[in-house]
Amino acid sequence: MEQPLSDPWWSDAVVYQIYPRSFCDSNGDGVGDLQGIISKLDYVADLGVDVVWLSPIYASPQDDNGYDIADYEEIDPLFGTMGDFEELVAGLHRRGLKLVMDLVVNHTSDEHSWFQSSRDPQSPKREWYHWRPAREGFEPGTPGAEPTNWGSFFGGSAWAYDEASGEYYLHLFSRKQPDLNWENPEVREAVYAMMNRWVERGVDGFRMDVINLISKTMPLADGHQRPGEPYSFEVERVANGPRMVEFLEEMNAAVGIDARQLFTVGEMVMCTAEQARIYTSRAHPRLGMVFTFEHMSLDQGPGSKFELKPLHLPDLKTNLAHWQEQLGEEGWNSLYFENHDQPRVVSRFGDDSPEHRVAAAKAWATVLHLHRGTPYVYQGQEIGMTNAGFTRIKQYRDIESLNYFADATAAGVPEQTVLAGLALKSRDNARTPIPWGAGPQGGFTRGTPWLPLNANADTVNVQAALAASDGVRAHYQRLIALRHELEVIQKGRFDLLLPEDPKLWVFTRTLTSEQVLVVANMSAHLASVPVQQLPDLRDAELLLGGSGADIQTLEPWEARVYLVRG
Ligand code: TEU
Repeated sequence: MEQPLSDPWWSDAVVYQIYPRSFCDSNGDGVGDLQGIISKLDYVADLGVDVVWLSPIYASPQDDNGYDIADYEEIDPLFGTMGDFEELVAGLHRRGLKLVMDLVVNHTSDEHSWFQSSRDPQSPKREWYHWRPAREGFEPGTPGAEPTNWGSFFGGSAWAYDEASGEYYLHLFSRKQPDLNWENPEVREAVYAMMNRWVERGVDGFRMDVINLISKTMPLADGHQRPGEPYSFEVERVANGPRMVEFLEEMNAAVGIDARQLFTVGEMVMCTAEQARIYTSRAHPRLGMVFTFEHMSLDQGPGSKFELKPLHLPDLKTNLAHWQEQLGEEGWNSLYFENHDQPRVVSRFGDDSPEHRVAAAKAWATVLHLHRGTPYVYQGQEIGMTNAGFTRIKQYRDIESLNYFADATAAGVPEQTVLAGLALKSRDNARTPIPWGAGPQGGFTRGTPWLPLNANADTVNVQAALAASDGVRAHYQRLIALRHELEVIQKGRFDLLLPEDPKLWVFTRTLTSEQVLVVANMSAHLASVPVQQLPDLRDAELLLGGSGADIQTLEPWEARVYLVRG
């Protein structure tokens, strides 16, 4: 049994996520590509990050922007060639950067040869997917005939009837994303072999898409259906199944994840801190860390993520503190507010007005990066990019958003209400192209971008950020440098102070005789600080933030970081 990693190399690392479609287009077709990324590697390296996570670049019909893979070992021509990929790996490694690829193996594309073969009931690949006959007593293809009452994440039933084979197949996401049957050892062996070949191509780790959905509770059966709900979304039926730990350990051994110190992060919808501690336990060869969604659902109503509810700051502070405490020394946290599925934090939780955008973006960076765990910076977050500001459904491209619009308006929700929900929460808010400068198409492409650039691209862009010595990007550089320098930030125990304060986010990180104190005003108003409840700052060193000596009152979105040496 492989010795678990006590202090892996990524303990002080920071990850930069690139969404290839929207990063930089080198051939003018309006879609970002690998040569575009290669042309910006110095920009990425100069930020100080250690790891680059690349969202999918594999051959795909792009039904879900690449999270529907038709061939795991072919680069989609949209993004380039395997030659471009090898050039990218070399360019990253030459700059001391590691490469983490997206591993999407809960499902494939329905255009993958595995699925195409599986559609034939006699095929040796039939059991590579979840095929089931129609519900007893129902005519196949008719309403209610679906084998179970499960709903898909993208709306509608999670089952699709395949006329050709007279049975239904399971797809927890779009009908063009059939779920693989991980109960079948042939499937698992094929996945591990594919992962090993990517490692041989120079890949340093994997971000694993919805990995806690691979073990489902067997037999697949109806779940609890909330009154008025067309389908069941019972977590226990589709996630964190009985063989999760077995599959993670089997994968770890088969791919030599711990043996080769490969970086791994498992995206885990519907996962608790208690489960995450088991999945990331450093006493066992499983996962390096997971992405939780709990803190991403604190500003939504009971029905859907598009039902808006203002964030109550104590909810967020205490949720992250819970994960800090629960994973403690045994597990390890990932730290993120943004990715290609989440809206821009400065618009969502902060204040993206010209007056406060920079300060708010810096405050949200400070509180996140000084928690214990591995921080993730999503492309554009380092310059304080805002939400897209779309007002018409025609501007959207995201399958989840378009399906929600269709379902909600069909259910009678006023169009303006639906559009308001999309404007704040749609995934397309994170996917607008990076504006590298002012001017036509922000220098992202010579062609027509696949998704419009933000309306404020002439002011909020990389060129402007590079010129701002005290701007958002410079602030991220300082935060990343602090993490590399100070062990107390890498490993210090986390303690939340003033948990119920609705404006202030205050916490300490403590390691032996050193303590870091973070005091942040997460509001657009002045905030008075109860200094008597803070550690003694007389001999403290101000590491980051406001110059004013007096900490009694903080400006809107002002955050300060002190180092107190015992
Ligand atoms: O996301 C999983 C997931 O659950 C999100 O889609 C979530 O439902 C929502 O969008 C965020 O609130 C992963 C990938 O990150 C996402 O891009 C894919 O669409 C999805 O899996 C299917 O592969």
